Amino acid sequence: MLRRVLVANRGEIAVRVIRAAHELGIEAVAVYSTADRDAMHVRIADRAVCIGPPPATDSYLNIPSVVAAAGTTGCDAVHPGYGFLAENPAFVHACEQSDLVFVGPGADVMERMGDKVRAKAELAAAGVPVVPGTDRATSLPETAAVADDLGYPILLKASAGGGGKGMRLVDGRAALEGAFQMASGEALAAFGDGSLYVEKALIPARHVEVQVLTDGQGGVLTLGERECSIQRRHQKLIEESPSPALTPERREAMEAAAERACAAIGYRNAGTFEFLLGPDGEFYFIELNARLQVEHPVSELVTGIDLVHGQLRVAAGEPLPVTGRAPRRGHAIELRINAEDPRRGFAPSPGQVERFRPPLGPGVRVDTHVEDGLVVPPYYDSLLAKLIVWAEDRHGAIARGRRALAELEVTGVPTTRELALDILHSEQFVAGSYSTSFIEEAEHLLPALRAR
Ligand code: MV4
Repeated sequence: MLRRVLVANRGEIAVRVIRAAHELGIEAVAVYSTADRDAMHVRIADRAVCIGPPPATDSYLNIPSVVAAAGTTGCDAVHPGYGFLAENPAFVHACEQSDLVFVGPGADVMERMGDKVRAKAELAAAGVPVVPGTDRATSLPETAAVADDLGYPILLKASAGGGGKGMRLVDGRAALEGAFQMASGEALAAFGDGSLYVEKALIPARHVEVQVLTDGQGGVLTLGERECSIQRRHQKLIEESPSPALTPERREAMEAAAERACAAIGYRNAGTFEFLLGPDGEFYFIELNARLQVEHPVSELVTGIDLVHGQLRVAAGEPLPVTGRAPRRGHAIELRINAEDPRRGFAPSPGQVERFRPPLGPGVRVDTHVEDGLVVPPYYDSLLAKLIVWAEDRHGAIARGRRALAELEVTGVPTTRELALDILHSEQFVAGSYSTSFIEEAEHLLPALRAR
């Protein structure tokens, strides 16, 4: 087993990973910026190393500082959490160079999957359905020709992108040239690579992702799907499992596709295959997230499997004790509580949390780093807490989510709590019939979005 792991992150996920390490008898070393001196992850770790000033580029994103912190504290492994350096192949490489086990996939797979066109091509070769479009980056004239074949609307996506960054919807030939120049310029500025690829736009679509855990020795476990369509500007707000949109047959087809893909690309550790469910109900692969995701607890609650334990075990070289489909039971819903003001276009609302009283009781889990008096710094993401509820069925989980949100008390900063309540009371959510356009379409029906 691993002896000591450096947790290269902050916030709730650093707390989550430190807890899992401790449960397995592994020591945990925290890193922190000067803005996080008093943070919960620093306090619960066995040791903590200050790695720089508040801006992430000078601390949590600084590869030499993070690797040095692992070295000076005698760590044998690094867990990246999500965000920051979690999908940075140069970081994985730097860890390997310093004889540190990176808790995640190898640098090579990560690099290949970071190139979104290449990821699609490799998955298509493994027999996974992908969205119709180009199988490589294209020039403007090529794009115009392909778009005529595909039919509008189309989406321009950055080859080096992901998560919706640098994506542009084009509804006809007249808008193509301008959109192409804008998207390419944005991609160049954001990723240092302006190349674009084209896809048929599937609208309306649902976003459904499949969780996997593999041991890199041929063992693949799939943990079902998460429905993530309730989002705004690619920031997910609510996730649930199972998806109300899948039949058992389609679910099995998606898990089998993810399992095949893991073998084909040589994937190791935890990962998530993102699919779109088209208006036709068919599924199409779009991206592979080579990391643990924010919404992973939803899968943990329906399978009873601790994904972070699993990540640490397979990183230590243990084979998976069970493979195939993880058995599951009941229904789980995650409600993200962000320090954002839904009345003001979800503007981040850093400041001091006066009081934080999490809900308790049956079927409730709260993953958070928040305590009374916490000062939420403006430098990082705005996630305060994840409220995850479980019940035997979807109806029971919704009822439990409403009950838990009503118990939750956060004062001092505006949050997304009331919006989550509105959504859990909305007709569309209760019926399970919603797409990625839900928030925009339901705007007038969600009181928490109305400016006072
Ligand atoms: C799409 C799409 C429709 N058609 N691709 C956004 C995030 C990135 N991972 C891919 N995204 C999308 N790609 C095609 N061909 C719609 C989206 C999309 C979306 C996807 C998942 C979750 C929320 C979304 C919100 C808007 C658009």
